[in-house]
Amino acid sequence: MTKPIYVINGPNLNRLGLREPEIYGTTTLADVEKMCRAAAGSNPVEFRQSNSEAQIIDWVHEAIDKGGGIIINPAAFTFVSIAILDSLKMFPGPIIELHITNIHKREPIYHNSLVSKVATGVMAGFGAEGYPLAMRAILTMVAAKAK
Ligand code: DHK
Repeated sequence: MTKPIYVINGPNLNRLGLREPEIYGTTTLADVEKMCRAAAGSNPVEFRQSNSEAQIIDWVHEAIDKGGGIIINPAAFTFVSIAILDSLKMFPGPIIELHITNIHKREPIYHNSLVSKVATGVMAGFGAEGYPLAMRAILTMVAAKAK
């Protein structure tokens, strides 16, 4: 049974496409989900978004028990949530931290990711296209680990 890839999105990403389009682009989260599923092919995907830190942590716990890999855009929680960091530390598979924007080119408040301390890989600045890129990368990581 192929384990699903969990794609977990944090706060305000439900408004992607409407939210500061000059920064985050006009692609909606629904479009991003379609891009992820297309890139995943037959591999199952669990695509989630929440504005709640507790819900994100619960989904990471679900992935610990059921998932093969995690792609996570924690959004603003990236920089402040030790609780999400601690939950990700328990995940046995590959984790890709993803940001639509290049957080290192932005305001200093966006420069210090806590999640990067546990992520297998980090992607930032590829726009919405980063999601299918991350999906292809994590599927390669999962396959390599399975050998
Ligand atoms: C999304 C957010 O909501 C911001 O809080 C991050 C990230 C950047 C992104 O680029 O996807 O700082």
